[in-house]
Amino acid sequence: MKPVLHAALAALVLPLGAASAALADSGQVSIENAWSRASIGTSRPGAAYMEIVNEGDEAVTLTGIKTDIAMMPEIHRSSMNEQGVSSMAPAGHVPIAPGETVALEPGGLHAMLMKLQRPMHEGETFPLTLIFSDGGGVAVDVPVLGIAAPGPGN
Ligand SMILES: [Cu+2]
Repeated sequence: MKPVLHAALAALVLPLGAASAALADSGQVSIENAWSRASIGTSRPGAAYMEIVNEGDEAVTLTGIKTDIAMMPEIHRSSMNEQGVSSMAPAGHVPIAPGETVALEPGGLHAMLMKLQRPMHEGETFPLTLIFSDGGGVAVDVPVLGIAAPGPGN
């Protein structure tokens, strides 16, 4: 059992390790206030929220996310039409200018966790990695708050 686990971990880590010179890896990008809500089982998607800070002096572009908790994690953007009906769609590439903070938050950009592999329980954390266009990745542990939590610190 153990060798299998190690092989799986190596497969996850290698693509990021190979891009260790990437801007995003080098401490240029930091993540603050990550959180998510507990899920009802696994039949509906989860979502994760955070602030992504570009502390460097070069622009970076967020291109995707990965996490072992969901088979189909995607960056989504929610919007509201003139009738007040909200919808969401894949956000595509999200540029972050030097010094800029991009917030993933309810009602806006968010990390959509589709095809959950297990329920998200309050009090747990799960690892999530943001992927950038230069091949770099920034990992964060996302705490799972209550099912109706409005955000961290509440
Ligand atoms: Cu979504």
